[in-house]
Amino acid sequence: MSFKRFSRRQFGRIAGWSTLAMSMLPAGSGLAQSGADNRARNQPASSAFPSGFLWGTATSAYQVEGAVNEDGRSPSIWDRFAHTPGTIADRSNGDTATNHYHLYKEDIRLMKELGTKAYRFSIAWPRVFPDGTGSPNPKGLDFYKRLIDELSANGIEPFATLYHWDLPQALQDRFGGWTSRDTPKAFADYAAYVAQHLGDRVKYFFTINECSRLVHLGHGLGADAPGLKLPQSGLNQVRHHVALGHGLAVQAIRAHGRIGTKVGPAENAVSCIPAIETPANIRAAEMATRELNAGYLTVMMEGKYTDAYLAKAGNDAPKFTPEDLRIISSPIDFLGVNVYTPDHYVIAADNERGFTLAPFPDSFPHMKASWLRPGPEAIYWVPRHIAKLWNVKSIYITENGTSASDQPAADGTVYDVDRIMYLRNYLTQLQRATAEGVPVLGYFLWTLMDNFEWSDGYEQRFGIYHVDFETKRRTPKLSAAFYRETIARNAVA
Ligand code: PNW
Repeated sequence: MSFKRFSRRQFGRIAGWSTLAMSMLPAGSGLAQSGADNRARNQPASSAFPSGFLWGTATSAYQVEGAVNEDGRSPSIWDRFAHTPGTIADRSNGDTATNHYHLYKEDIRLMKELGTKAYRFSIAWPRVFPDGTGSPNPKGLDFYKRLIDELSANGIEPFATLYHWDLPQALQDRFGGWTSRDTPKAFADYAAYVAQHLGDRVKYFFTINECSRLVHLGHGLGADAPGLKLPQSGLNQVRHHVALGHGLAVQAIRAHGRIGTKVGPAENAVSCIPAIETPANIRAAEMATRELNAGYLTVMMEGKYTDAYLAKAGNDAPKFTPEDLRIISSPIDFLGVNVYTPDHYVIAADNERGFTLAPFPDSFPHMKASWLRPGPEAIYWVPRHIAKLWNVKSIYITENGTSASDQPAADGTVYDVDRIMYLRNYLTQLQRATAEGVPVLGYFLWTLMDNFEWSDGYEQRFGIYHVDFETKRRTPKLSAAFYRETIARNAVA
C-alpha cells in the first residue's frame, strides 16, 4: 500500500487545529478541561465531562506486542491457535503485530500527542511465567517496568489488565486450561507475583478482559483460542472457573499489592437498552441486565447465580461450593465495562422474566465489522444499569471504538469520518450519563493503533492511528484529531 506519512504539522492542519497552540497548553494543568475554558470555546458547561475525567486508550499484549520469542516468552494459546490453519481470516498471527514491544516509546509519544492521561494495556502471562506456574522470568516483567516507567515519565497513568486471553500454552497442555480448577489457582499466583513486583508502579489492575468472550468464543464456538467446542455442561464449568479466577486474582492483588492498589474486572457486559424510554421498559432492561450477565457480572457482584440461570442450566449447571461464590464476589474497587454495541433492545412484558428482547431487523445498520451495530445509547445504559443494580460507585469504560475501512485517500490521509460519527455519538451518550451523575470516571478508546484483531487478523482496523503492517509505521487518522480535540475541550468535539 502506498501511504504517505505526513508530519505533525500537516496533521494539525488537516485536523483543523494548530499544533503550536496545542503545544502551548501546559500539560496536566487542567486548563483545557475547566468550565471557563469550555465557555471560552462557546461550549456550554453542561456539555462538558466532569473535571478530572480520565481520557485514555487501550490495547492488549498479543494484539500489539509481537516479539513472541524474545526475552524468554513462551507460546500462549493464541500463538498456537493463530498458527493452526483455518483459524485466522487472513492467515496471519501476532508474531510481529505492531512491534509495540520495541516501539513502545514511539507509541507513548502518540498517546501524549492525543493528550491522554491513561493507558490500558495487558501483561502477557507467558512473558512473566513461561510455564504458567513455577519460576518467573524476570526479563519478561522488565519489559512492563520499562513501559510503565516511560508512561509515568510522560504523565500517563498505567492501567494493567492481567489477562487478555493469552494463557500460557503450557497450562492448556498440562491440565486443559480453564476447563480445570488449576488454572484459576495458577492465575492467582501470577496475579500475586505481578502485584508484588509492579505494585510500586501500577495502582490500577483489571483482572480478566471479557470473561464472556473467552468463554463463549474460545470454549463454545471454537472461534477464539483455545478453539474448543465444549458441550453446555463443560462450557458452564469453564465460565465458573473463569469467574473464580477473577475472584482469586482480586484477593491475590489485595494480599500482595500496595495500600491503595485498586482492582476490578473489565467485562463486556451484555447491554440491554430500553426500546422506548418508559419507566416500565427501563425497569425491564435492568432486570434483563441482571439475568443476561448472570454468569459474570451478576455473580461477581451478588455472590450467587440467579435462580433463572441455574434453572435454565438444569443438569448442566456448574459445580461450585459456597466458598467459590464468596471468592468470586470479593469486593472490587471499580467496575470496568467494554461497550461496543447494543446487545438487546428490551420491552417490558407480562411474562415470567418480565421482559422480551426485540429481534434485530435486517435493516439495522452495522459498522465495518458485521457484529458492530451502532447504538450509542448502549454507553449510557450499561453504566446506568450497573450503578443502579449494584450500587457501583466507580465505573470505567475500558473499551469503546469501531473498525472502519480506513483506506488512505489520494493525499495519504485516512478520513475515517464513520469512526468519528460513531465516537461522537457514543461520547455524547456517555456525557449524558456523567451529567446525570452516573459515576463513570474514565474512558479508554479501543484502540490506540490498528492491531491484530484476533480471528479477523489484520483485516479489521480499530485504531485511531493507522499502522502499515509491513513497515509498522504509525500515522494518525482523522479520528485521532477528533479525539485530541475532545480531550482538550473535555467535551465532545
Ligand atoms: C473486544 N461483541 O472484543 C476485545 O476486548 C478486544 O481485544 C478486541 O480487539 C475488540 O473488542 C474489538 O473486537 C469484543 O460482539 C468482541 O460485542 C466482540 C464484542 C465485543 C468485544
